[in-house]
Amino acid sequence: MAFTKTVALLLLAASDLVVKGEVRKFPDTLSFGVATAAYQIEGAWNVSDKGESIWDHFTHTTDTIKDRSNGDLACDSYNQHKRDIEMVKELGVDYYRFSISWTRILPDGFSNRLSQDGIVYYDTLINDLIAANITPFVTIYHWDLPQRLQDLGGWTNPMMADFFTDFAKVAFEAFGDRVKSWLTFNEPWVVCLEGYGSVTKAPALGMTGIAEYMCAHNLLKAHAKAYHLYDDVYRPIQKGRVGLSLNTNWHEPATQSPTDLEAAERAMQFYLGWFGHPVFSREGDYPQVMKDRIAQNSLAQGYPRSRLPEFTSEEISYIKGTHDFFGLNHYTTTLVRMPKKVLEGPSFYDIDLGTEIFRDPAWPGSASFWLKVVPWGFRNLLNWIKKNYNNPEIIVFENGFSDIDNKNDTDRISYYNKYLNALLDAIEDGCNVSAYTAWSLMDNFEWLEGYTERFGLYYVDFNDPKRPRTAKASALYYKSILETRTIERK
Ligand code: GBE
Repeated sequence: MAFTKTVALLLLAASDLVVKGEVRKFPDTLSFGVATAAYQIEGAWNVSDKGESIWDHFTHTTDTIKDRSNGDLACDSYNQHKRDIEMVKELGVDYYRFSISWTRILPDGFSNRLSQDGIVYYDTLINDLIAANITPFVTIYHWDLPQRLQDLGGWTNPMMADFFTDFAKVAFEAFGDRVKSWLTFNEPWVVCLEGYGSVTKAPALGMTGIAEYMCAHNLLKAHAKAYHLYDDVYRPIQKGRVGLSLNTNWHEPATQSPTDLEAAERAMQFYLGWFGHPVFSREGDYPQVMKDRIAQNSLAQGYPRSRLPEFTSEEISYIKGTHDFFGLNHYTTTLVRMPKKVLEGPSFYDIDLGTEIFRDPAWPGSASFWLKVVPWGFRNLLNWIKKNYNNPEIIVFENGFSDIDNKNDTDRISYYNKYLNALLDAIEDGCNVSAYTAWSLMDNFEWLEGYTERFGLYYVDFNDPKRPRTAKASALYYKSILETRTIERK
């Protein structure tokens, strides 16, 4: 009896050890990268003839940034791109994802006047990356709209599809001989929901239930138009690929009750499906649950039509299929349940989505209130995309962890270890993930949080005008993963 028990315990301990210390190999087909965005790192907000962006305007004219900071100097990457490339090289990644500042190359927002200095900056960055054997992956729009276009209504203006495509054309024309990988948009959900529905990103319009749907409608048309331009004119010669990157939490049902299951699925549709369904589903158009609920709510509220604009059938087929991969930004998971009471008024969260979203207090946290460490959510999400969008090629364009001020960043190391293990689990489940990108190369301007939350693999000293960068422990950890192409299951 005692003997069997001991043997059983030993076996249990042994199997535990095998699983825990196990060294897992990444498939050779998976490539790795690291990401930044123009406004968050470049600085040089008004050098040469650069025009004003909504983030220049917003940080200079409001006091909503936590530490009253702005991106005027940021990481000074406009002057230090060679140092940035050194770091990218040191990490050993395959590609570097960065974005183009619209007003740096088109000072007025329109394509009738190009800034030569702006073009030269990105030309040099791209050439130096290629010389260092690093593939450039370019985001055309990472949130810094020209202020002049905002004055015309920004993304609520239907003309934006043309203005954006004009900008994309300049980028394809100028850089497409060397850049073969493009993202039209970074996180449309954040652009529209946080910038137009609420007030947590520029231009902080705060017209929830109305403006975010108008924004999304025009943004989707802009994406599709730029995609078709590439497809028709540039792809035959330049032979690259184009997509966009969608952000979402994994929405876990709070309980397994039918109503909570329904609430969580609805949240997936209002976050990922809002932009995912029009582009990636077989049928196209917004998710049925969004069309139904917003139409019903709008009528009940006395509006003559749905607050969610309608696509024509031509537009539905024009937008459908405008992707060469599924781009995903993912950081964390939330719990979802049906609300106890229903609220009133046009509102994305309370009325249209109509769920309660919260977090398990037992989940380990980060410096960002919204970012909890829940690696299994990543695996579930990748499987959800596989199931709902016909097993597309997925590229993870952002994943990362925030802390306050720490070069010996063991919490970040643990985050990357857990999330990369979850990624491998999803690949073993059959998810078609071809690339993974860490956010971010270095600490940078974290939007409303200013410089108070750090996401970097490299530490940036924001008290020093020279903005020196130092590798954190996590940079060395990421480097070692890429060198060995293995990861330990901790
Ligand atoms: C990305 O956005 C950005 O692309 C990048 O520029 C940024 O630096 C990086 O992440 C780090 O933040 O209750 O969860 O719905 C909203 C991340 C929280 C996108 C949701 C946080 C979107 C940021 C509150 N947002 N998320 S809730």
